[in-house]
Amino acid sequence: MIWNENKECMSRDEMSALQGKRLHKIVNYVYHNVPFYRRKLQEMDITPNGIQTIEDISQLPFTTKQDLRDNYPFNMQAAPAEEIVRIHASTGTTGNPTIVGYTRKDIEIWSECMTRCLTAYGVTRKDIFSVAYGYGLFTGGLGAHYGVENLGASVVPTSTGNTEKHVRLIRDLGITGIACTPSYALYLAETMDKMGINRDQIKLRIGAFGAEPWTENMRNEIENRLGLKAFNLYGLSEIMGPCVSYECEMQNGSHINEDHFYPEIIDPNTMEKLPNGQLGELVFTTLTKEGMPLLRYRTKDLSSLLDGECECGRTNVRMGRIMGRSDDMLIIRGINIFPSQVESVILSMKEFAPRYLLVVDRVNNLDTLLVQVELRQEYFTNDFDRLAPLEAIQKKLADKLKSVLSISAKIQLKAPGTIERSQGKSQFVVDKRKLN
Ligand code: DLL
Repeated sequence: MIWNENKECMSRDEMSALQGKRLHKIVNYVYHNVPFYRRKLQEMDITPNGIQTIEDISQLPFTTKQDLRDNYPFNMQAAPAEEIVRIHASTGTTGNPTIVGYTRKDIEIWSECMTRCLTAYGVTRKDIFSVAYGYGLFTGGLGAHYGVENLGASVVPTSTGNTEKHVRLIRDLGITGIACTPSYALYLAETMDKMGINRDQIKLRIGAFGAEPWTENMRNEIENRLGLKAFNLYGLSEIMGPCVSYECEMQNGSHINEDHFYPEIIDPNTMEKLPNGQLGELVFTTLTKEGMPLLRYRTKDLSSLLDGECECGRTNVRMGRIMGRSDDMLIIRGINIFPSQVESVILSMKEFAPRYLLVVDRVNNLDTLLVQVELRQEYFTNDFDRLAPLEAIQKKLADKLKSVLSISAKIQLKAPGTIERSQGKSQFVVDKRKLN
C-alpha cells in the first residue's frame, strides 16, 4: 500500500519542478522572516528571485547546528509566535539545546509524512500500535503518535519506562506494531525472556525502529526474538522528527519524503556535492516548513543517495543506512573507526549479545580501544576450571576486529545483563580522551 501516490510516485521531472517551486518560495520566506538568513543571503549577493530551480540550491549557504545554538532560542524561527502550536527541543549534550517550533501546518505535514512511513511498513487501520519512543521534548513519541492516529490505527502511547507492564500490554491487548529505538526493542525481548513470555504468545508483526544507528545483524536479531518485520525510520528534530525517510517492503534503502525535505550528500571537508552512490554527509533543506525552515542543514549523518528505481513503485529517492556521524567517527591512532563496524563484528559471532561499549582512552600518548561486550547466557561461566573456551572466544573477537579495523583492541568479556541498559538512545562509546 502507498499512502499518497500523488507525492510518492511522481516522475523525476514533476518532482524536480515541484521542488524548484517550493525552494524559491522558502528562500523568499526566510529572506523576509529570518534576519540570520537575510544577512547570509545578502552577504552572498543572493536574492530570492535568483533561486528558481532546484539546481539553484547549490548557490545557497549551509546551516549548522552551531548556527541554531547561536540563535537560541527563537531567532531561527520564521513564523510569528501566535502561529506556533508546538515546541520540541533536542537533547543537547553540550551547549544550548536546539529549539524547534512547529505551526499547525507543520504538524499536519509531519503527521502525513509519518503516515506514509507506517503505510510503507504495512500498518493498517486494524493494527494496534505501541509508540515506545519517549514522549516529551524528544520528537520520537509525539511524532510517531500523530502518524498512527492520522492513519487510523489504534495508538497505545506506552512511551518508555516500566518495560514489564509494556510486555504485558503487548501480550494482553494483542499489540501488532511497535515504534521504539532498536536497542529498546532488544531490551523488550530480554524482558520477555525474564518474564517467561515467548514470541508465540504475542502478536507483534511490524516494528518502526530508528533514532540511533543500527545494523542488518541487529535487524535479524530483533526480528527473530520478537517475531516481527523490522523497518528503518529516520529523522531528526531540526528538520521535523521521525518521518524524513522510511523503508518500504523492499528494504533496500529508505525513501526520503523529498517533496518536503530535499536531500544532498556533500563531502564534509570540501562541502562539495557528491554524486549518488558515494558516502558523505547528508544535508537537508526543508521545502515547506513554516515554523523553523532550514536551508542546507548539515546533519553530520553519513549516508549516500541510491540510484535506480525501487520495485515498490515509489519514485522518491532512497538513502542508505546511516553509517555513523561525521562527528562521532572515532579516530584511533590515526585510523577512522565507526562504532557500527565494531558492532557488525560482534553481532557476527553467536557467542555475544548485541550489547557493547567502546571505551577509548589515551595512555602514554597512545590511543587505546577497549571493547566491553556481553556474552550470551549459554556461553557464560563463572567456573575457573572452564575459562579456556572464554579465552578462545576473546581471542577470536580480537582477531576479527583487528582484521576489520586495522588496529588492536583490548576485549573485556562481560556477564549477561551487566552493560547498562538505556530506554532511549543508547550510548555505545565513551571517549575518555575528550574528558581530559
Ligand atoms: O532521533 C528523531 C527520530 C525519532 C527518528 C524516532 C526516528 C525515530 P534527534 O533526537 O534530533 O531526532 O536525533 C537525530 O539521530 O541525526 C541520526 O544521527 C540519528 N538517527 C535518527 N534516526 C536514525 C536511523 C530523532 N534510523 C539523529 N538510523 C540523526 C540511524 C538515526 N541514525
